Amino acid sequence: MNLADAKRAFEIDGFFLAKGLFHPDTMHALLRYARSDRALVDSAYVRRDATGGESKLSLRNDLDDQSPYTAIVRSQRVAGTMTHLLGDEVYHYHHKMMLKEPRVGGAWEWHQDYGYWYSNGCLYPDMASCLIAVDRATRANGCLQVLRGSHTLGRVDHKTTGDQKGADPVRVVEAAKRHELIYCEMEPGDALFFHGNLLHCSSKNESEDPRWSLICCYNTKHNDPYLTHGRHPNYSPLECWQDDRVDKVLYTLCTE
Ligand SMILES: O=C(O)CCC(=O)C(=O)O
Repeated sequence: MNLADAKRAFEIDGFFLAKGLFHPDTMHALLRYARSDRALVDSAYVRRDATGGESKLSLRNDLDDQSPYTAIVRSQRVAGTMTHLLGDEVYHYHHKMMLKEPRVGGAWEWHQDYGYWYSNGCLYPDMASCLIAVDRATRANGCLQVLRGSHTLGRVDHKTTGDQKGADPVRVVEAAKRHELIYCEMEPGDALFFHGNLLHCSSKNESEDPRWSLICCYNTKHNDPYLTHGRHPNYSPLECWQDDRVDKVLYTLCTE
């Protein structure tokens, strides 16, 4: 898909899937690296879903140039695409590894990311995320689900369920009658770009297969939060790297 088609899909559907954005071998190497990354694994924390299932994530607000996650955040193919989709310079808002383990990995309630980010002083919903499948994502291991076009609803109120905040369930039911439910099944290296107001969720991982994914979240320069003590950073320029540099860094860090 070229960038113009991607932008059209993003504007109409609220997302687009870039198949094979990264090579599957790169994802296998990244997975090996991440699984033995003590800092990542030890800092992962649990968010319980409404039924007590455990969703684990490890989140970073900062970029460290000796990390493969940072290389992906800085990559032209992710950050450059985001700039195109959001129509302004983007900066790193945060990134996180989602660790959805076999049998125990919990659900994520229906929500919009902007439903959370709104309270951090972001005036506009001009924000988006890129979910990169590190493991294969299937219905069985709780792949992301989205309601196509639901970003056009605008921001929906969010309420607490379990340890998580979810979108108003009455509105989600009504939205699901009008917007097609899509299961985002993905191969390692596929990437889903999605708008901050797109309603999305994921089910429990009922399978024997883990589902790890890296989610890179970006804000736009014009949407620099008016709060300066938010949970995530204010604007600072993001140094983007050409893809061949990113591939070299990923190869070096993940195979040494
Ligand atoms: O990866 C998942 O299962 C859900 C992640 C998610 O919804 C989020 O980070 O906003």
